[in-house]
Amino acid sequence: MKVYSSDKIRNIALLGHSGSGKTSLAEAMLHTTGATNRLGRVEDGTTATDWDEDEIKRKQSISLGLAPCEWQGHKINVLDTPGYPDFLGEVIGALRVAEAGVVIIDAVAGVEVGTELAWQYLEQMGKPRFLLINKMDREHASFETALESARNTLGGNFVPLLLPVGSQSGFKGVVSVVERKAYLGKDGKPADVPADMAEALEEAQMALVEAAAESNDELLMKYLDGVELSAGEITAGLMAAIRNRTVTPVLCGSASNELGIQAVMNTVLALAPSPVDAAPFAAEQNGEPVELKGEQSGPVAALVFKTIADPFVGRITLFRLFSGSLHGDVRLHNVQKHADERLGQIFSLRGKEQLILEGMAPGDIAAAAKLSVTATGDTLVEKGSHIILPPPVFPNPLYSVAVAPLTQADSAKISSALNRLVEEDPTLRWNNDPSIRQLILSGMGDVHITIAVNRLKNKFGVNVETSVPKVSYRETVSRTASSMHRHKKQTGGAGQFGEVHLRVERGAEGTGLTYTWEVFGGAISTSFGPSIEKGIRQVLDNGPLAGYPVVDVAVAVFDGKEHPVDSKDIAFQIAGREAFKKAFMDAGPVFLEPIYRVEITVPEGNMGDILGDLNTRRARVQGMDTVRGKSVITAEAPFAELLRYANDLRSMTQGRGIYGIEFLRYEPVPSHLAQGIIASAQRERKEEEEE
Ligand SMILES: Nc1nc2c(ncn2[C@@H]2O[C@H](COP(=O)(O)OP(=O)(O)O)[C@@H](O)[C@H]2O)c(=O)[nH]1
Ligand SMILES: [Mg+2]
Repeated sequence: MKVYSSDKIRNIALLGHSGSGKTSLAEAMLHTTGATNRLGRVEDGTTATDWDEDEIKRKQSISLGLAPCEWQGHKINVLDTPGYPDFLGEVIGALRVAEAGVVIIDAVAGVEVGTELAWQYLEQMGKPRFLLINKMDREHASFETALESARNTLGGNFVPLLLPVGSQSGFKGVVSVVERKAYLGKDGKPADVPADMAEALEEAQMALVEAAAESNDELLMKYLDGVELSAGEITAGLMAAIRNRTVTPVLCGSASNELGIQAVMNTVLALAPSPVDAAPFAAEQNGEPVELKGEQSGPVAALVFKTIADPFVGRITLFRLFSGSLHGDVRLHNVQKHADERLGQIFSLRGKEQLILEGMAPGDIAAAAKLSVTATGDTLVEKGSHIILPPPVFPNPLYSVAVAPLTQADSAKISSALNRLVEEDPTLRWNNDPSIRQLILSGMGDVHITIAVNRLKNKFGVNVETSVPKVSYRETVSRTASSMHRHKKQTGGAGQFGEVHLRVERGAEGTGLTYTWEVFGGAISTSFGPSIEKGIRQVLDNGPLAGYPVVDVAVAVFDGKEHPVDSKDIAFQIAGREAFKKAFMDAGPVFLEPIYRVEITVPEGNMGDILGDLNTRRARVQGMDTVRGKSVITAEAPFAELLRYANDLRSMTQGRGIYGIEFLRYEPVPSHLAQGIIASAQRERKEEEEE
């Protein structure tokens, strides 16, 4: 593919509710621009951007797909995102490298849950947005009703720039308000504006000029004085209003029938910011903030926003160049990994197809294969420049399952397969938690996890069984207690003797074990101090209460006895261990449970239900706020009560609620729940022993 200069590039993310037609629109754009000679269909599994096996099977996007389109001497990097909320990570990756988002709605359904979420993400990331009313050909489609639903639920100043010509089965194309001409039929033949639309066009034109004028005081004065604004002034005013997000342009079309596609692309080309408009870019160099001008002559800085680690396709690293120029066959430096990386060929990725690039200008998006250490979020630079671009901020996983390999063979392969999976998807994580003896796989929701488990099986041949994970408790003490243990063994040969007196009390948070020696007068030789400590440490991973790790205990050895011949290391290890266990159990042992900070964003109408539900989850509400018309609740809640919150919140809010979690600290489990934990731990131990 040809090299395009920065001003000729647009990076545009398609967002919206699942099924609104994002993938079909990307497909129509590819076809309209001549990149493909056949229009693929989601139903047939033949689109460019839904190429993955799971996407074809489910007829739904799962990961971010790229559709670079060459149009009117420009390159539009179309980023087709999945609409289902479990795949939010893909949207975040796309928005980090896109200058604007096109939010697509169905002309029959209007604004849906996924639309609202997409709107919210664009708002949070401060990106300009377009609204596209798709499926104008459908029975019951209505441009006006769909637009009304956007005005009512999303809020803001929506300014139609493309008007539909006809509707439903009579939908023929669109009229461009800026250009005052019609684009009709699949080939988008320019035509005169139909006579019966003259009035609607005038009205839309007035709204557009007014919106453009309002972007700037000088233009507004002119406008109010009745001076006609020039085409250039209108465009500039509109661009400014789009950039500062006071205006949302409204487009329309039919993706699967390829109607209005040229007009959509022309409008986006004309009005969406280019990488040049979006510069400068914030970055960091040697810990200091710097601004990158985004120039060809600037230092090379590329941000990796996605990694594909498909066992069949191999590893592909997708990056956006923010500054400098780049070509293939170079050595770059990965700043975060402190390692050099050799880039072979660089290419534009279209679906899974690789289009070789001779070079690239800043602002463009490209990919390289077979990088060795580079991961999503890393910055690649020329050696010595140490620039770090802010990585996309992915949310912490919300939903976990325990995965157990089915066979020995599965068990041997599972960690490398899981590593590959998480490499591709920063919202998917796994860890082996020794405290609960489980492999935990965490993601954004049950669909996300189901797909990950399918991939384990289909792509890596690893079969697993899933279950609700256990909570990783900790054990500690709540009082001070002392105890002694005498270890004496005098049967046959050499004997063993050690006697230890020690005191256990609660240590400060995060200290693990604090061990002190208070034996004065030589009751035990100091040289046995480490033996006793070793004995105590043997208990720490497998606490006396129910086998969970012991934390935050302070142990002081204050007395004991030794024997001139039989006292030895092993004897004091055993005596220390047993004395500790006894003292621990006498010192008011308690469980600690992980407490998380939860931030929940829901429509105001759901507030009461959410608070009531939090109450049943032992949560403490810390704050309530209204942000951009939504209620935001922050609370602290035990992890045990959040295990399936992803599903519960979704059903309480019809999918409109979102939340994030963050680990805070461990806190004592209320005593009435502790008995249950002990009982189930004992049951599990018994089962393990029987196995
Ligand atoms: N009637 C009609 N159907 C469409 C249109 N665009 C997409 N579709 C259909 O809507 C369904 C979902 O489309 P898809 O592109 O996968 O939506 P996405 O989830 O937003 O990517 C598919 O069956 C498409 O064929 C359109 O303009 N008109
Ligand atoms: Mg899709």
